[in-house]
Amino acid sequence: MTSATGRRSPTGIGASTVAALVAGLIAVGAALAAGELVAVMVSPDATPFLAVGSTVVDHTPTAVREWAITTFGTSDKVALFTGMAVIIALIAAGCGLLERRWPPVGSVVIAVFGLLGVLAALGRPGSTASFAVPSIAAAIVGVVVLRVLIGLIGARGTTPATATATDGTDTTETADAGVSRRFVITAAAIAAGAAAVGAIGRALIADAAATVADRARVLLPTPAHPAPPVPADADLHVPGATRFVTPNADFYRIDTALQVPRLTTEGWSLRVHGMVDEEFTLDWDDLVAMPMTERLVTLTCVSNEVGGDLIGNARWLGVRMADLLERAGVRPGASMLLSTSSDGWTCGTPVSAITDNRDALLAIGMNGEPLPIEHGYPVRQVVPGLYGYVSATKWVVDWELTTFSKARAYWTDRGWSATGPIKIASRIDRPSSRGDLPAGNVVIAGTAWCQHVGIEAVQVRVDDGPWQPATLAADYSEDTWRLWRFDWAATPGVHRVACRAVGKDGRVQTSQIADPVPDGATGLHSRQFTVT
Ligand SMILES: Nc1nc2c(c(=O)[nH]1)N[C@H]1C(S)=C(S)[C@@H](COP(=O)(O)O)O[C@H]1N2
Ligand SMILES: [Mo]
Repeated sequence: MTSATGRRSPTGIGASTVAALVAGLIAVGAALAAGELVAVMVSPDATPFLAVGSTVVDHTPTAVREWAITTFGTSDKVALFTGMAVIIALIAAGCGLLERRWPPVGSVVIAVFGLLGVLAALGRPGSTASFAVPSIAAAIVGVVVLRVLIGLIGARGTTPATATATDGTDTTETADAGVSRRFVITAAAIAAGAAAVGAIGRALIADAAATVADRARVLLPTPAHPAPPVPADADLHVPGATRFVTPNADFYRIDTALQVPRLTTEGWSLRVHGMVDEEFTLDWDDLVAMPMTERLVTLTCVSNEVGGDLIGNARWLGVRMADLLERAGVRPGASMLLSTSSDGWTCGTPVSAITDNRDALLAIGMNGEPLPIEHGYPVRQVVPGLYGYVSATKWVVDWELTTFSKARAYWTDRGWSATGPIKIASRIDRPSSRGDLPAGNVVIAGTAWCQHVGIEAVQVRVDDGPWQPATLAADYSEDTWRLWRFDWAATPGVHRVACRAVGKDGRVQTSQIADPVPDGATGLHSRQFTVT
């Protein structure tokens, strides 16, 4: 007997039914491949497959886990993955059948599994909202592919030829298959594409995992020159005030990398060349064998607007860049250190800012940890007093000694100034302008910085009143910011409070407004408060 949708195979299953099963498998395969690729940009833990797998592992009753380990030994993960693959394949094939018989039930099932992926990913340790994205992308791809392929099999109750003939393509059926050639070609193309995308995603994720594992193994050397201790009163101990040392998780991040470079200590090296007496290449072991210096340095981005938060203060551990330049022997006339990151970003730093007595560091540690991957793992630069775009190369792998007349770097090619000393500035951090304040004593608190000079004073002005001195937290160093507070007797009404910094060299922060381009914003930060 022949059904409306094609002939029966010798086993009694219609060819279009087989096609529906295949459509389901390919749709779910494409979905998982898409999830892998998108997870590359988020986290290896965020792929729907691994998120669900890890969640299953975490929630497996101990007895079952013990059984799995005794039965499969060190292959327990392979067994888990195989089991998951079999279950997913069965569900996928089922989705194909459901979508063909009762559309859009198959699509709905895929969407529900996408949601499970989202929930599993969001439940992973250290997850952020972005962990949801790979599963959402997977579900969308799965549903789209399923609908397209099922549509190409041909409508139930008609022949595939009549269903697709209008667009003029060749819909000649292989009569004994009962499935359009277009279905076969499209299905094969999607399957091949999904396999390729999945393989690329896997390879990239394996890379990421290698970096994470490598970083977990790094033991930071003890500094030969430790940073002076941070006095307790470098902090203000006022709720909502900025902390003197910025935790890594809160440290601003700025770079051009769409995908964070994934390096390992083993794969890292720094080539030093150009206007030097002796070119050399330094690897990780060479670097960590050198004397380490620990310094607190307040890093700032030139794009920071007045009152902005592209600034942070961390404890950096590394080798003095001056020591390396001394080893290379910088030739007279070399004015620029052109550094390049593994992803090709470039940065031009004045040689003079490295060889004067400031502690410019080739850093491997940040706040007692190996550099976080997004902050330059395994090695980056930190130069006190200069904006990040001319100094703070992350994932640095190449140093060329050259001159400012010969070479230009990434941002100087795009309209920013060739040199970028950080400008003196200050910021109000609390209270926020949102919501009314009760009249009476209000603690205004903020930060002020004048890197490599130091902060002498901070002044506060209410409305058009006189500049009044703020109370400064303990002075730590000329290369770090200084916190301040101002106890304000707030009276009812609308008031504007402004602050300005005074440097140890006597310079006063200007009220002149300038854009960040080309060499850093200026102007005074102020906040308006409604006091009731
Ligand atoms: N490789 C690389 N390093 C880079 C950048 C970049 O785009 N690529 N941006 C720089 C800029 S503009 C700044 S402000 C600092 C920011 O460092 P952070 O992300 O650790 O805060 O990194 C610098 N180092
Ligand atoms: Mo920056």
